[in-house]
Amino acid sequence: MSTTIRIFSGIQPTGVKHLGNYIGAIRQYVASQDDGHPFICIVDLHSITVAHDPAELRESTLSVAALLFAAGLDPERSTVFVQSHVSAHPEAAWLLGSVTSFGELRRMTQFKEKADQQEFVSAGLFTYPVLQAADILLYQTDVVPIGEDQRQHVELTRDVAERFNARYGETFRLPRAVFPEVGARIMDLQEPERKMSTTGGTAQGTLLVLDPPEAIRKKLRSAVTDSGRDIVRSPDKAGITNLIEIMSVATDKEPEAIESRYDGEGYGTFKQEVGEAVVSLLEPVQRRYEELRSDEAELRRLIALGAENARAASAPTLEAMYERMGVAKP
Ligand code: AQP
Repeated sequence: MSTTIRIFSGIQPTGVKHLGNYIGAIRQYVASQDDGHPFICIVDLHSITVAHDPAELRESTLSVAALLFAAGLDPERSTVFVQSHVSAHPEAAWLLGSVTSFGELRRMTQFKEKADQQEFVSAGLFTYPVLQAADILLYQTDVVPIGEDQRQHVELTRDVAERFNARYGETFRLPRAVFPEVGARIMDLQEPERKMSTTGGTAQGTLLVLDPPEAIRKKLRSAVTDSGRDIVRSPDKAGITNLIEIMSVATDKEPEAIESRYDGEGYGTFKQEVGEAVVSLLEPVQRRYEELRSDEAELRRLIALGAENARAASAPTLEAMYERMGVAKP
């Protein structure tokens, strides 16, 4: 096996991707191309674990692929693919289901939170972290760039991998989660105590990557802040802390530098300038996205290429899993 660092991360093709996904995840995927080879998986099999519209899922799978390429993932230096195009994922998930305990899955906070939001709690939602473990382990992953909300799932992945290795012999590398230094948890702009989220957030507080510039400015102008005046990060200033982090990422400056730059300025001016910075951050991504969407044949070609690479990369691990578990393959 090559010594290149293997990077893996998944992103759901549901809803429209928001600034939290961009800052916490997509931006890291792009940067990781300098460190190794990222496998970025559009996890459509995860998205069917909650109620969804099939036509919308089909459309947003293409849309998320276009967004990933538009954000800077280069098909020569990374593998962007759709999970359902690589059957090794559900196969490996079934095998790993036998080395994951019911008790472990029951402790997953994301399951508890999402189950509370569903009328019908599917078995798939419960076993979702097993599929996620399969996603990661199939690629002999070293590093998983994610937002803070996924920390527990990667810890579970490590536990499952260690158990499999102990029972059946060394098969998987143990992956390590990495979080961005700034922006691992972008908060809702209207309710800054909760994370920005597709399913659990407010409409005005969720800034979408494809929002037109005017909508971006408006959402940031009306972001909820405290009644104070100081532009500093503090546990009792969730709104301003969030805006400082967003500004830090958008302008590529340390949060401390943002605090000194806006020392003595009012919240109004600050919010307006955060708006301009985010418009400039997203404008090139939005432009490339539109270009790719207008050339669907090219987009489909890139997706097919990703699937081919992912199949080849994951096949040896799946084969080893079957063999070590004593499951006879023809
Ligand atoms: N608010 C956030 N701040 C930083 N990173 C975040 N991520 C999600 N929300 C934030 C990271 O984005 C990556 C892809 O996430 P996903 O598409 O799988 O969606 P998700 O984790 O389910 O998050 P959503 O879109 O907000 O949906 P909800 O909350 O409705 O489930 C992951 O690396 C995630 O950490």
